Amino acid sequence: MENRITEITAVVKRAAEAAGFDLSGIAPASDSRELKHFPEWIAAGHAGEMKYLESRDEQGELKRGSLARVAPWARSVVVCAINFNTDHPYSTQMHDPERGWISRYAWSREDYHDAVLDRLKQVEAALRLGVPSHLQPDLTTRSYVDTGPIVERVFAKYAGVGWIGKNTCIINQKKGSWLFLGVILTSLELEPDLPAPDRCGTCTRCIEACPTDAILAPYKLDSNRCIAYLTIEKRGSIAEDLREGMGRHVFGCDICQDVCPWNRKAPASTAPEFQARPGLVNPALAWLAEMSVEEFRETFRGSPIRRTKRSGLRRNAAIAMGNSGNPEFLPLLDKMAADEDESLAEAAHWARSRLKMNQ
Ligand code: B12
Ligand code: SF4
Ligand code: SF4
Repeated sequence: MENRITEITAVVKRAAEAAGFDLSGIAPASDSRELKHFPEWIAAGHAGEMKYLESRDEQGELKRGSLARVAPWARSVVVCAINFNTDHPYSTQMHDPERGWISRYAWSREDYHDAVLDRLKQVEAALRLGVPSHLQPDLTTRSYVDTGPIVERVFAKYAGVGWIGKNTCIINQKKGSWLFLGVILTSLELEPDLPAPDRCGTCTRCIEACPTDAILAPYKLDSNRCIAYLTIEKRGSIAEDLREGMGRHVFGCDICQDVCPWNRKAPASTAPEFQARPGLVNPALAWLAEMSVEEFRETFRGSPIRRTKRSGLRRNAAIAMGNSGNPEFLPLLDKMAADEDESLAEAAHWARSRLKMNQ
């Protein structure tokens, strides 16, 4: 059986490459020291309103704290990673006060959940085919991109895909951190890889560059302060003391990755799904703010940007205009301040006062 396991492990890795993944590796399904931080993180309230991260089993234990609770049958985790970087500037290089920032991962033509899951299913199928037929009835596999009860980055580290950076992102020495992750849990005990060593060293650039001080300490992020959370996940009003730090971000944030030295030479992907849609790199704020229901639907069909909904995107655009220092937005903000959408109107009021104060 040992030879067979070596063979299946090789089949899985070849299948990952054939499916277009840039990196893949195998982690044991066991608990690790990093997972011990998960309950502390939840208890400190760092998940904000993302209640799904707090789901518990019948014993009241956090599901994501251990794979043994949600998939006791799992022996290995296949972790695959794909580069979504494209050849466009970093947010830290763009200063046009009429324009905002959509996070690099969200420019894509296809929602990454679908694009990565399609590929992952190919790897899962190859794994299943590699197992001798008499063992097939006992074989269990499950593929997840984001949505499974698993802290993917911890397993990515143990699969050797990359280390967990101080900004909490998985970084690969050759590819950088512009990576999507996908995981396959399996009841097979595949040959594990070695964990990726931490190469952050004494660097603290991401912590210093974060405009809302969301990285409380190395490897510890408070979602409540993170612009990615505020612009994508947070519904309704955004706390006033964080708005200034949001700058001109309208969906997600890339700063702690833009400043990371390991992304200086990050390669660009050629996958068609991850190429940028027209208008999304450094988009015009007025365009986003004035988008009709119809245009929002058309522009963001099959895009991860749908998650914040039109209401969230316009709220974010209003805050970004307030931070732009550009008084030309005042007439548009007057209009938005009278909108029936309360959080939009309130954000527009704030933005208007801020622009007037700075005139
Ligand atoms: C919830 C979530 C978020 C939240 C919370 C982020 C966070 N840091 O936890 C928000 C909305 C803020 C977010 C933002 C982003 N996300 Co997100 N997110 C997730 C999701 C769904 C769950 C993450 C989770 O469980 N967090 C809980 C915390 C506790 O886990 P963690 O940060 O991974 O922390 C572990 C380690 O840091 C660790 N640890 C390790 N060493 C040490 C040492 C010490 C001393 C301590 C204290 C802790 C510690 O402890 C934790 C585990 O217990 C995952 C998908 C998944 N299912 O895993 C995607 C995921 C992590 N996100 C992803 C991406 C791309 C992003 C963004 C880049 C998007 C954007 N540009 O806007 C940003 C990045 C912001 C950042 N710096 O992390 C990718 C990450 C890819 C990568 N290269 O790492 C993932 C894996 C999705 C995917 N399938 O590709 N995300
Ligand atoms: S994504 Fe932006 S706000 Fe969130 S930790 Fe990184 S730099 Fe800070
Ligand atoms: S900026 Fe520096 S400390 Fe932060 S993740 Fe990159 S290498 Fe690590």
